Amino acid sequence: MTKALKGVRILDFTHVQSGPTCTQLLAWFGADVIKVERPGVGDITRGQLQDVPNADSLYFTMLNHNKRSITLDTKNPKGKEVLTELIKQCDVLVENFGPGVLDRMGFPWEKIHSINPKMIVASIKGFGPGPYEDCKVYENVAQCTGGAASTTGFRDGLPLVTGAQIGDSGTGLHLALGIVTALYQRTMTGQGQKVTAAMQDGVLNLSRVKLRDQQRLVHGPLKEYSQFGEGIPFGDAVPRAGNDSGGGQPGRILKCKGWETDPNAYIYFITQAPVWEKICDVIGEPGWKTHPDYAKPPARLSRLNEIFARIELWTMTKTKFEAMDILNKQDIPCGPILSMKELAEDQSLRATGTVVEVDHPTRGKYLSVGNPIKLSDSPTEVKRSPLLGEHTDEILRQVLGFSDHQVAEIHDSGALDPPRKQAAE
Ligand code: CAO
Repeated sequence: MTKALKGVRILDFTHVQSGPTCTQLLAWFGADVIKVERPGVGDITRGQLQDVPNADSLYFTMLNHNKRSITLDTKNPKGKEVLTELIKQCDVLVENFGPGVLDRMGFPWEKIHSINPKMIVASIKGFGPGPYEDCKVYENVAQCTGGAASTTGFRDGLPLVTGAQIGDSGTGLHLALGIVTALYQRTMTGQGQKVTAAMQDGVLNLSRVKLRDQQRLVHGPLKEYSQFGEGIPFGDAVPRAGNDSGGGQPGRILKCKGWETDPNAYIYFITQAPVWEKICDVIGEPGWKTHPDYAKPPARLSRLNEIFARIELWTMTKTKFEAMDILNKQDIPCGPILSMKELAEDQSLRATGTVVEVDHPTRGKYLSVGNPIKLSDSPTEVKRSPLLGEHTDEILRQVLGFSDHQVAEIHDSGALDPPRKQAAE
């Protein structure tokens, strides 16, 4: 079966997490992704959070599947020549360097566009144009500056960052969509263009419902927030709302059987209005179906703490999976809090390829998250990440068409050697 992005060649200048997330997706959809790395060093994550000595870390391997790796010193004159040839042969350049790095390397947009007018240049930066455009940014900075941290956590506690990497991987996803959209436009215009995604913007996009609530706040208290039922006045900015639902159907995380010893013995329970009567029956409060204090959603809003406390008395008598079985049969939306251990062992996720086992020559077998986006006519086959520079000669010959003599010349030029400082260490 063919692949959706077969024939698309990506010059992958990405590192750490945000950019690699994007190019890994493109590789999974069938693009030929050529990762350019510094000789002897490579993507810094190869050596970060290492669990197996002398093997690429899981941080690196889990973000760089299905790519080829070429090492090239792009500050070396010969390295710049090779990079110029790569720009001619590729459709998209993806980068998430710090601000100004590509310009300092001698490859600003204007130059790339003149070398290859069809090339799409896609960039992730921490911020868009404005006061912070020159700042370097990591995940948690984006979560804090994009509105996620100020709205995550409990009202009387610190702002919190989340474990989901919405700044890095989230922005990588945004950029991937921008790239395929630009590729589509290119089929009509024949021209490349710049695609940029700022991490602050990506996080704000994912925190959109909180900007919704910010504006609703002007018209009165946010009645579905627990703080309303607790009689605590709202300030002028959207507060942290604990585990309250972000939508119009109130929800909470509730204890299940075993919560005293198991940190994940909890379930998310949503009191969706259309199934309210079924909820009343399940928890043993049939009188609430007609009682004026509970029968209709507006009446319930000031009593959410009491209602969820009563529901929790029921969930505490069941394990999270028993509760899930009972509630799902009644169409009551809920979800057990699944640990990473439970997800790693989940056979249905293995069956769909969302969790995959991959073999690697230096680290052995490991688990990864496969492609969460499933295309019926372009299935994903997850292949291990490349070793540093594994495909350097192959790319010089096969992609750039260099002869043995030219390849030897490049080797002699030092463009494939580690920087002197590292070589001496
Ligand atoms: N050959 C020679 N030099 C190379 C090279 C190569 N193949 N690849 C990279 N380099 C050099 C660059 O030219 C640059 O050097 P100068 O600073 O002298 O111009 C340097 O390596 C890389 O700089 P950087 O700013 O990208 O890297 P950093 O480790 O200092 O910062 C990060 C990392 C992530 C904070 C920064 O890249 C950044 O802000 N990126 C944009 C936002 C982003 O994506 N953040 C997410 C990070 S987690 O996913």
